[in-house]
Amino acid sequence: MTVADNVVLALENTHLDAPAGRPGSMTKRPPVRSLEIDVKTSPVGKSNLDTGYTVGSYLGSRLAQIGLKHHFAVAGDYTLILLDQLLKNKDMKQVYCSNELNCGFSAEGYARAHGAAAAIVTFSVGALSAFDALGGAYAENLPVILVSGAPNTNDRAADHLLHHTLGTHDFTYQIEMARKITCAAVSITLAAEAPEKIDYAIRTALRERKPAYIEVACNLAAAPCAAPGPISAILDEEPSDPASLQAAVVAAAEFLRGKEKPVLLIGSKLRAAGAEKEAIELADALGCSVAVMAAAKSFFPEDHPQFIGIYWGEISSPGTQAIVDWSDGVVCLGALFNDYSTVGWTAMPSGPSVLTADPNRVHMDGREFGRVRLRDFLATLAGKVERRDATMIQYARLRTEPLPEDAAHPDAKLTRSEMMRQVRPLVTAETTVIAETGDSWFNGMKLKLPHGARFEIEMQWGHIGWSVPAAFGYAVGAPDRRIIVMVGDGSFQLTAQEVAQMIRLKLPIIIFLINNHGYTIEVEIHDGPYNNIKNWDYAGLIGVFNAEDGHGRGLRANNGGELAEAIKVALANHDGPTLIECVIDRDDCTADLISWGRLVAKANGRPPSPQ
Ligand code: TPU
Ligand code: MG
Repeated sequence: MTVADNVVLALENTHLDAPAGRPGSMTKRPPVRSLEIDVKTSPVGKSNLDTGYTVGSYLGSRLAQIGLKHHFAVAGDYTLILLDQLLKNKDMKQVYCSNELNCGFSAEGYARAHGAAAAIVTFSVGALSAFDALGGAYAENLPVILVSGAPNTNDRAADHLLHHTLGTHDFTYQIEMARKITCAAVSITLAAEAPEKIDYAIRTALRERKPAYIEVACNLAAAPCAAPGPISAILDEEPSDPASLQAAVVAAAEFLRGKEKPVLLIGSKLRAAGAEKEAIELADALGCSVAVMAAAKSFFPEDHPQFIGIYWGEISSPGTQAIVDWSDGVVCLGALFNDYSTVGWTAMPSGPSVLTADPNRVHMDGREFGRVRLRDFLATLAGKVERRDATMIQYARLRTEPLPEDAAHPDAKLTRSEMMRQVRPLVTAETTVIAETGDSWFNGMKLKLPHGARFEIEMQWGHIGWSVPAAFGYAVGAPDRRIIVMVGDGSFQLTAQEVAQMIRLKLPIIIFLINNHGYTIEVEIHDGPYNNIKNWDYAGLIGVFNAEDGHGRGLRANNGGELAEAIKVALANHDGPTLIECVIDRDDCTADLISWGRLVAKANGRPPSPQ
């Protein structure tokens, strides 16, 4: 889903209160509140002083108008008044997090489920932690609005030294840092400028599908402010350039006519571009094989007859790499090639047989077409191509059916494969699987998703610990989904506190915590003492978080029988999360992780090129 996607849908729904979504796609654009509400509450012609709006309530209105039902927050004295102002908005709930890193990742997860998100934190001590998650939102193309409280405007003028700062008179370092990891960063130091700056930041984030930063001086949060105008003003979308679109489609149709065995390769930017539905249209029209990159798992339905699996070089699904390599026309839709996705630069389609369609541009064989929205390109191209199903005929020859898996003896020591055998049936049409960095990535790839199931992965930023707060935020944004987290012990230790917030909000998230006693993914890249971690009583931690009023469950499974019992408990627990600690051997990992680790280590170890 993209900027464009969000914006167009928001515009389409300007007069609707119903949530906007796309069939088959979990990620919704935020439902936009109706214009009528604005008009009623916007006393046209009144002076700023008696509009009834403050800088904080203006911001609250705008966030609610773009469809947010929640915002995430950690309190601090620079933001307390702002939080009061946001609380006035009855269309949005305030959700609290344990720390600002988690707050940022919670918002990131919410944006995955809901289309956009906001996080409110205090100056420096809060914001600098949140910046890590904001970098993640940038890398993952998610419009997260980070709002930071900031020093009182008088203190700036008086050259005072302030708490939560570097102890210098410079209070601008934070926005300067923010500029590097957002598409728009504004500082509100005059109430009169607030509407324009807030609108600019939100509009840019939605359009670019990137995070934005808004800093509000603490003495301005309750300052009188103009009333917001129609929301459509900030939901503009830059349309495709008609001539460029037309030329790109003609060239692409010609490119495909000259190919006998084209394939579609789906990448993670397809969702950011809001083009999932249109990719299916093109696939249907071409009848060719469709492979998906790991970071885009679930962005093309796995039950589609043309889906041939995950393309990930040497560790692709059976037959998938052979088909992509055999193809004479690889059509890359929103593909993102980095060292991890190319398995240490060993699998990267390139050259004249590749057509690249990105969110805003199309490129093929020395020709470039700018300002072409991916969604427009795919929908138009679908009407102009002829069937090319050679890759499907070839794939039918290559494909192998997965072997049936036998259950392990219930008392036998738990293994990774027995764990996955038991996780598999839990993945239903209503399920979202959230897979953490580590062997969980590779385990997750092996899950066959039924229609409607979604899969979330943070493969570009790759921050261990992301999955726990992101699952919390996702669950807040998509309360009707079954959410399954697969996270390693090492990752969990970074952000474990957010399980307490799942307990607080009674979210029935199921967490499979794979306790393999260390950083196995790092072991497979390069081993050393730094990959050993202090063991925790992970299952026992839930009792600590429950304290006197929580309903979380923590269970440990040492064998298949205990895991089966724990899953029953998890499915029956509707009042809070269930963490199932799956204890497996330290060296019990996927063969894919071993192959991938070897090739990534090789790429990392390349000597410097001669100058
Ligand atoms: O399945 P497994 O054992 O590999 O997963 P676990 O236990 O979660 O270990 C993950 C190990 C890992 C590290 C330490 N994966 N990547 N890293 C490097 C890293 C360090 N710090 C952050 C914030 N993110 C990282 N990816
Ligand atoms: Mg581990």
